[in-house]
Amino acid sequence: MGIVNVTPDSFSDGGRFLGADAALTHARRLIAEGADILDVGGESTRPGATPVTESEELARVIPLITAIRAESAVPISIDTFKPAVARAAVAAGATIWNDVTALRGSPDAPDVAAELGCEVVLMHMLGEPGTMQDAPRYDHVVAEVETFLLQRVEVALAAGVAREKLWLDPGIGFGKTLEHNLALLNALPRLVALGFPVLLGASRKRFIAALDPAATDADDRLGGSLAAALHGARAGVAAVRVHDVRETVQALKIAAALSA
Ligand code: HH2
Repeated sequence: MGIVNVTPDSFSDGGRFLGADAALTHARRLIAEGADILDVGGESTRPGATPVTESEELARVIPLITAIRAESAVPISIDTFKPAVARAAVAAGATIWNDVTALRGSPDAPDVAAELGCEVVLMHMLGEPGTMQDAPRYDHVVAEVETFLLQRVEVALAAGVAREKLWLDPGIGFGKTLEHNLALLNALPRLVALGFPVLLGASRKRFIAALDPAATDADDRLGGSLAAALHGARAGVAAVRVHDVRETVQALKIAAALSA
């Protein structure tokens, strides 16, 4: 899953792909590099990011989704917690709702997901984006994330979302210390065993800099991102959400050939 951000403040792209034209160019490149899914996002969820209004988010993502769909059949996911944005994105051609709040963004989110009939990524996040990294604590992080995700599955099913449409994501970096992230990365087989496709988003994240303090710049975390993607693939995740599609596709191909 290749990341296409149309935000001026996403931590890793620094606004480089702001604007629909630049984002479309970037999307084309990721498709050519072998992305199987494009994840389009119009609002950064990093700590301290400025919230975006619904109309601004729509203005960022809908023209881009429409333009990608006009020239490619690549599956598109919409990274949003706003039901109205998900609804418009699906109308424009997206088929996956990637929701970092696991359908908690508004009371009608589960009903909207059921109505849209799209796939839904349920991601774990502790707290809110603005404050989630302020001393997050768990008694048993893996068990708590698993319990949360299964509760969100129940909410989605109760609203009428089909079981086979659901994905799970441990939410690396969303209200987690280094130790929490590592525990979850090591527990991926346990999440995979729940029987849903698992999405892993570790690309360029800060846990990499926590282990390699020289990697203060998000652009300088490719090695760690590839290590995490390979680790996820070995654990059986269904998709990895990444910035560096070409390098990740190559790494996954070589790892698959070596273990064949
Ligand atoms: N991480 C980010 C955004 N969306 N969605 C899923 N399902 N899983 C993730 O791990 C995930 C996600 C991080 O977002 P942001 O801080 O905006 O940066 P970027 O979009 O460049 O990754």
